[in-house]
Amino acid sequence: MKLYAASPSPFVRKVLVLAIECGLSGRLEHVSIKTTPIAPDIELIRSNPVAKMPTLVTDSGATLYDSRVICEYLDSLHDSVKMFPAEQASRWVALRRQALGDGVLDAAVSIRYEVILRPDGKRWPEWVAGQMGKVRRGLDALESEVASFKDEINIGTITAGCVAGYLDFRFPEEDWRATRPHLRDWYAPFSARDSMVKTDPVADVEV
Ligand SMILES: N[C@@H](CCC(=O)N[C@@H](CS)C(=O)NCC(=O)O)C(=O)O
Repeated sequence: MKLYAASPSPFVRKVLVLAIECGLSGRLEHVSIKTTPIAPDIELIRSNPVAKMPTLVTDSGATLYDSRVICEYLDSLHDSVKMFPAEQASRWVALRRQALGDGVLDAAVSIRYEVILRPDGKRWPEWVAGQMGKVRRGLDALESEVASFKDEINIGTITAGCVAGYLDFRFPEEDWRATRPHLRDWYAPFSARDSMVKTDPVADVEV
């Protein structure tokens, strides 16, 4: 399977972490790309008209996007513990946590684009502040429910881990741990998992 990806993308990281946790990472062939809203990767566009990573081309040639769809697809390929719980109550909680984490990441990535891509003089501080509000409220929500994560590994906790990792990587000045001690204490051992260590982002593109 071909995965169009770049290391800094937290959405790519969700896929890679899940693949490692499920023993599938050896089946992924990485195609490194650079794509931004103003300079979309030409090869990526052929597979994904909205030109976003991660995009997966399966062994049978089908194309899948986005990270949610790819993660669920990969989870269907193995028979060990599922990252998308089958039991209804756990499933909806895990899916909502994925949506919460993805929402934080969408806001954080859009700030990043505003700061690195938009020319000086065209930036809109109120818009950045609005996006940062989403990031902070999302982190506060994770703080308030992290006690129930325990040592679970599923699509909800993987996404939460990728949120914390992206904040550390691209927004270190935010110091999210200062007011979120429970999330901090959960993330310390989570970030030491093999799947997280092996996917630690490298700044090879600006996203
Ligand atoms: N909802 C998507 C978001 C993916 C996304 O925003 N990826 C960014 C990189 S972190 C991207 O490819 N941006 C290029 C663009 O917006 O044109 C997912 O879960 O995969």
